Amino acid sequence: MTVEQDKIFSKPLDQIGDFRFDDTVASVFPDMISRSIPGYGEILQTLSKLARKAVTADSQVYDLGCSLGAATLAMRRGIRETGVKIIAVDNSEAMINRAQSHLQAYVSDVPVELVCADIRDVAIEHASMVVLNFTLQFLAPEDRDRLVTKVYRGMCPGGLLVVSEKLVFAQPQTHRLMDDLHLDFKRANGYSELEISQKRTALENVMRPDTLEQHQARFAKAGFRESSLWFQCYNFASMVAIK
Ligand code: GEK
Repeated sequence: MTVEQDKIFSKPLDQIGDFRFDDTVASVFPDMISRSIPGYGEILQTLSKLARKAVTADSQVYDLGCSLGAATLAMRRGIRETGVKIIAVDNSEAMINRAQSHLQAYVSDVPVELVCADIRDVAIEHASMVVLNFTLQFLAPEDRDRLVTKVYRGMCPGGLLVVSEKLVFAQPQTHRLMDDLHLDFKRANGYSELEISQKRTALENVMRPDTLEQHQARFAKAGFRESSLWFQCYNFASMVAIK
């Protein structure tokens, strides 16, 4: 599959609207996400390993905010049990349409149901593993607790939730340091200052990250008996929570 390069913010824009997961973004998404999120590839590889350990026979697996289905593909590679179905949900039609052809490019015995819907409206049932790979940060902050609680209630005992997110830090110097390291990562991946600043403006109202402590408190409040950070690179992290 050819990977189109992300040049969406490379020219000066008269007006920078809110970032949207439309067809323009979907068409460059693999390039955009791998050049913007440090550790993205490693997180996907680990999702495969986690799926091998956590997914139980005759259960369901959810990829919430699946975009083109990268986490679904990773988990599907790891699953060894029978009777498992993956439900991959995104409310961007452009993403879901392209996810279909991404998934069809690989052979697997594990069925995937692609659903174009808001993750706040989707029922979670009999889930042994649920993944929110860089999705929770796009929900309105007041909806996040409700979503994580709904996920908890729909999980089997011992079920695994994986949440990957951009983080903010309560301590200002730490926040600036991590943010600078991330900007350097984007520069090293070929993004110009103009691209970085225009994308930042576009994301301002759309993506509002939490602190690690807010995530941990949310897991506990929802009922998860254990949780931990398993990966962090600068201000990007992935966490696990166990029912
Ligand atoms: C990956 N997980 O490659 N309901 C459904 N989908 C939503 C909602 C919502 N309320 N809000 C946002 N999305 C992927 C990457 S991208 C992360 C996830 C990023 C969807 C949105 O349409 C987009 O496809 C995805 O969440 C976030 O592992 O671009 O930084």
